[in-house]
Amino acid sequence: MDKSIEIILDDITKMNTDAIVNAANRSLLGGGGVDGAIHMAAGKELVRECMTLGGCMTGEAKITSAYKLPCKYVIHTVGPVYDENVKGQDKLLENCYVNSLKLAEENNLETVSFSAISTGAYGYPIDEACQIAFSAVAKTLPQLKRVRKVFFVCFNQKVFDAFKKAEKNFKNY
Ligand code: AR6
Repeated sequence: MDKSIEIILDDITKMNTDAIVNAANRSLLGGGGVDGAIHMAAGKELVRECMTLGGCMTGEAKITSAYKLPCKYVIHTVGPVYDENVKGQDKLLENCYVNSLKLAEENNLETVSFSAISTGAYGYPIDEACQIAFSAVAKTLPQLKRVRKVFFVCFNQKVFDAFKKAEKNFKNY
């Protein structure tokens, strides 16, 4: 089966992939940025389901229904809050992508849209975050049986350009 990764400029709440991946916080009870947009578009039932999940650790992922969103499921993952003095944040960010893909695979999902985790309120340097994201997905995707298509959905040109650069670097690697 053909696998592919596509980088697009769009609003992730409009994606009709099997799942979209939310950049949540550890409470999973909503917030600003992409999290706020997803909860707003999904409707109140999403937060009701999230309340039953008991939060989520950084680097981990949990899945819910998508309610009024056009996708089928929302995978909620929690990226690291960037701090240049803390080691191991790259691994936590990588875990977000790998664990989200594993969860998609376990749920028999074929298509997944990612937001650029930690690149907004959590302050991860965009180029670095996109390199980590792209290589995590590019390395994990070939190991999966169900998941075949991944979108990186960028909300602005800066993030889009950073993903394109990451893609190029990965191919030349
Ligand atoms: N579609 C796609 N990407 C979006 C959208 C959208 N509709 N809206 C924003 N982005 P952020 P974080 C991009 O701050 O850094 C929340 O309050 C945005 O341009 O949403 O992981 C949570 O509750 C950026 O590139 O997530 C947490 O408390 C990317 O999404 C905290 O923010 C991530 O930015 C998480 O911070």
